[in-house]
Amino acid sequence: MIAHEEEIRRNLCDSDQGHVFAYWDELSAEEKKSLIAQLSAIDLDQVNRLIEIHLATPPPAELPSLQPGPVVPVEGNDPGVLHRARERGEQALHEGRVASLVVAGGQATRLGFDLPKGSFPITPVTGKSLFQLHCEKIIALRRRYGSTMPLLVLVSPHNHQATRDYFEQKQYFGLPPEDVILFEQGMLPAVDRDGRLLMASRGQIFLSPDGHGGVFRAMAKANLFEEMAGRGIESVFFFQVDNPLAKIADPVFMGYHLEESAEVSLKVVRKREPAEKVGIYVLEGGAPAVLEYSDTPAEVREAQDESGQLRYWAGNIAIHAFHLSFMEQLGREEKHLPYHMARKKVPCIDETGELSQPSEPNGIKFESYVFDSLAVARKAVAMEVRRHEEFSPVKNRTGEDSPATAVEDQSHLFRSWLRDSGILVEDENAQVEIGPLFALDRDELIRKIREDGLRGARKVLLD
Ligand code: UD2
Repeated sequence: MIAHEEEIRRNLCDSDQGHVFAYWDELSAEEKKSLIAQLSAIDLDQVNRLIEIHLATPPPAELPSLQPGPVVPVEGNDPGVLHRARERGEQALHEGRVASLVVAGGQATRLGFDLPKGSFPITPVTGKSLFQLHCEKIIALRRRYGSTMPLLVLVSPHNHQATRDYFEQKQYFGLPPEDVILFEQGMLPAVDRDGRLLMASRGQIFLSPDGHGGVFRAMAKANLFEEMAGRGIESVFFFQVDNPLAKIADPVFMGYHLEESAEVSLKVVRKREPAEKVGIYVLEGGAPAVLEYSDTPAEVREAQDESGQLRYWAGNIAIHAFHLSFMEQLGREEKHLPYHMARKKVPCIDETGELSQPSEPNGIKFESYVFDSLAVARKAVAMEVRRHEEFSPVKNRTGEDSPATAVEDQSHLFRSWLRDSGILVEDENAQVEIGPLFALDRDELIRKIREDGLRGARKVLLD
């Protein structure tokens, strides 16, 4: 071992992680080099801190005081306020001050899809992929507002190359390649319940993406703050890759966020049921926060108000607006996000030195969440939207929040747009698709049909 390697070995042994060298003598020179490279990229102090916080310290006995978070209602809002918000948002879009950012670094484990989740086919009739759908919405917005809105795509080292290849193969779906910016999030090791680093093989540490809260650091690392500022961007519309109904850069939402001088805003919907897998928007000790579903005790999830309705009804749909300078403070770590721990099944080298596939959670992964930025924002705003218009996530292979429900939800929305445009849809279950390049929203469809009939539509008979 050379000096640098000796130092790494000493540091790991001092932190009780010497087992990572258990098979050192049988590794090839190449494998040794790669293990050392992996270990030197790990921030051991951070790992020790995470172990100390999450494993060595007992969790607090009680949650801080909780209250439902204040939400701008979907109905009954002052039309003047909505009109002003829309104008403000449209102006920002016209002036090219808004970027869109999609997080796509996850591994789509529940969906059981090995390729990047964004390449999953999702539209009801033509089977366009999630990425194609999002890109077409952005092209439609760019045309409508005469802007050059870029799309930033957060990927992880696991799917970076496959995502880049997909975009290249599909020629960026018509967006200029320089306006589609892929950038990579960080990775963190996982540990067992005693805090020992898990090994993916005899010569490799197990690493997994550090959560979408890593987006800010990843932006800083990829010099995106300079790049965005250079393009005149001031606000960022944030969404998750798996929601085909996301209204990208919705001008009312962006405008509301700007009017309120918020640093971060979020959209919420009424939860379907207490157990729905969405975080809830609350005031925690008086400060805005999203309590993630996996961290929320049943008595909070199920609590009711005096009228028997869910007390914590506001479900986070993972759509945000950010002020770029706020993201930059988080990216430069002037403001910090906490890490959450999740117990997961991690395939790893067991005590016999063989790779084992656990049937029960054996590992602890650490992730930070983008919505924890609410707690450190000077001002945050939550806006309620209609679920059937904006939220239908693709999470599971079958059942709820699956491709089948996303296809049906899109068809349902498009059938209602057609009806509002005066077109009779006889079959209540007809699969319908309205491409963003034909009409981005209901009002555009009504206008087009009034002015041109269905001229320009490529497919009308949808059987
Ligand atoms: C997320 C929200 C939940 C709710 C729900 C709505 C979190 C922690 N929870 O739950 O409150 O809003 O979505 O659909 O977000 N991703 C990365 N890098 C990572 C991890 C995830 O880019 O390291 C992306 C992933 O590609 C996906 C999104 O973040 O687009 C959400 O990840 P998820 O599907 O694991 O989150 P979920 O459904 O548990």
